[in-house]
Amino acid sequence: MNEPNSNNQLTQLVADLQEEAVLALVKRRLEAGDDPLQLTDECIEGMREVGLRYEQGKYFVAGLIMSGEIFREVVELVQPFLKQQATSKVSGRVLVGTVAGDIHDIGKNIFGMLLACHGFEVIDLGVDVSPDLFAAKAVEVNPDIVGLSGLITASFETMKETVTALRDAALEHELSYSIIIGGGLINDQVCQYVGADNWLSDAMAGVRLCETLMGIL
Ligand code: B12
Repeated sequence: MNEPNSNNQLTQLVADLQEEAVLALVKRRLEAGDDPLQLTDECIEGMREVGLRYEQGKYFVAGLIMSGEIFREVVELVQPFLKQQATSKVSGRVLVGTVAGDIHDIGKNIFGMLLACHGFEVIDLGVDVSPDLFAAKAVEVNPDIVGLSGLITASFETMKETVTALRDAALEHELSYSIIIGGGLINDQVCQYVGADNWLSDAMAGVRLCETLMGIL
């Protein structure tokens, strides 16, 4: 098996799908006082390697599923430590979801969790969310920000449709919200193509952006 670019132990264990060893190491490092966000970043690097091995035919879909399961368990371990740092003030309302045709939710869940830890009210529509549902929910809850997540190339098209539906709904109902997009493959070009206001490929940077948009930072 090829080694990931990083020589970080946690990254390597995630890349090698060593579930028990990953969880044991995360527990140990949390108890030793390591930054929970640093731990998730190292795991995300391992997930990138899993994706590469999948592209190279070294892993199959089962490998993707396994890595998703490992990451979900890591988040369960890390979450209470992040909650300890949570603030109780309400900073704004954010509607989040993964766009239609895409069922990846780990990144969106981390973004939502970090937003909640920073005092945002989060309404999560889940995965494979249609443009119509996004727009209807936006009209119902009047968010300050809408965050769309998408991890596969095919989701760019549905992101574009979702942005259009959200803009039409805002116009019709005299609402005002920023639309931001995120996911591993998102870049400036994608952002321009789908017509969103901003993009990020990192959840914590997304929280900072939301704080800036709310005038908190
Ligand atoms: C785990 C995984 C799966 C799991 C997902 C489980 C789950 N519950 O989410 C399962 C097995 C379901 C899966 C399925 C598929 N997958 Co998949 N998957 C992955 C993998 C390995 C990791 C994704 C992940 O969770 N990463 C960790 C999280 C934390 O990172 P993240 O999502 O990028 O999120 C971070 C940021 O992007 C950001 N963020 C995310 N969303 C948002 C939103 C906002 C608003 C903001 C601000 C920030 C933000 O915050 C997060 C933390 O910083 C990736 C590889 C990769 N490099 O990403 C492939 C990958 C995304 N999958 C891929 C593919 C091809 C598929 C399948 C088509 C495979 C198949 N043949 O069936 C299906 C598609 C199903 C569908 N219709 O959606 C490809 C996509 C390639 C492409 N160009 O389209 C990838 C890139 C693998 C690869 N290199 O080939 N997959």
